[in-house]
Amino acid sequence: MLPATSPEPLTENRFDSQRRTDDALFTRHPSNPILSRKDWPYPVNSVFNAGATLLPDGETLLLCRVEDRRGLSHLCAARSANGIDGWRIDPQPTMTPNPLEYPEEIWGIEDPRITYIPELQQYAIAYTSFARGGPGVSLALTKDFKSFERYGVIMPPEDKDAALLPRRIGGSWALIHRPVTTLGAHMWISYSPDLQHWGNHKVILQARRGGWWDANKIGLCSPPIETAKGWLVLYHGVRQTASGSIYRLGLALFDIDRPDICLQRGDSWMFGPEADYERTGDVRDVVFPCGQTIGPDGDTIHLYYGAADSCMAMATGSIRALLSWLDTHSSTDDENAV
Ligand code: BMA
Repeated sequence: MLPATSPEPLTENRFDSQRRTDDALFTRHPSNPILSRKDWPYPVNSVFNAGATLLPDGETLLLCRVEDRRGLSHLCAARSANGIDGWRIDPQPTMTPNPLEYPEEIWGIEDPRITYIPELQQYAIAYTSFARGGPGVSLALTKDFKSFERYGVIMPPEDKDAALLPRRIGGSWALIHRPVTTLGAHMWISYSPDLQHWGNHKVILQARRGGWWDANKIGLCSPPIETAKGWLVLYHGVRQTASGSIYRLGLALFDIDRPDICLQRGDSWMFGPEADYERTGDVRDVVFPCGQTIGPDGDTIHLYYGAADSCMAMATGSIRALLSWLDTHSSTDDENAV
């Protein structure tokens, strides 16, 4: 059962902590947007919401969601030595919907999150498969981003915004995802012995309510980052307004051995649509990261995000800075307890 939420006291301290959030935690790259439809080797409508990973040779791979001119999405890989420019884009779609064998993909595949799994020596891609029943979570494994072993739907509709943790927790694989139920659009974790059969489902982070920036609907962004203090999780919150939704980013920290336990959750959003390419596009006011890479210093994050459902952008941050921001901007009231 979900806990009841309670009105929070707006103390002076809390108000001060809200105001301090103007310190930028992520810096936009001056060459943003780094990828868009004009870069594509074949005609497309938009390129956004890419999963990201580092390849063994140090190259950055972005597995981009590409929407064609029918409105349906497939995935296409782009590779670059520095993760910023000089992209080499597959001349054809890299992974296309396969509705004959996987009918859940009939309206496209979207928003991949990539996790390298050392135990399997493969990359796991959790993506949205879109069909008449709504969006669900599908899983595929790959060694090379050329051939893919599909596991089909692992979380039925309505569900999306999923990523696998890179290693087993207490002997089981763990998936964070965002089902929509009558209880709301909250983040859950589920466990599996074999990546096929899933159970032990738990809510790990709830959308807040009322006027909050992350009221009613939240979802995982990029795959959780393992740190000495716990799993660092970027999530998006969706604010409904009279002129549409605003997608912004928040931060939370989960226990390393019990990723169902939230240790800290920031009150304020820490990144939101400000640049023109984030504010204007097919869907205005959206920043939507599905992947990041971590630099050789073990601290620098290259956060890759879709902007306005139209193009790809990159912003740089620091794991240390995000963790210390959480120390000073986290809630202590019941509103965030799960
Ligand atoms: C979400 C997802 C994303 C998209 C966002 C804004 O529900 O479908 O793919 O970027 O909406 O349109």
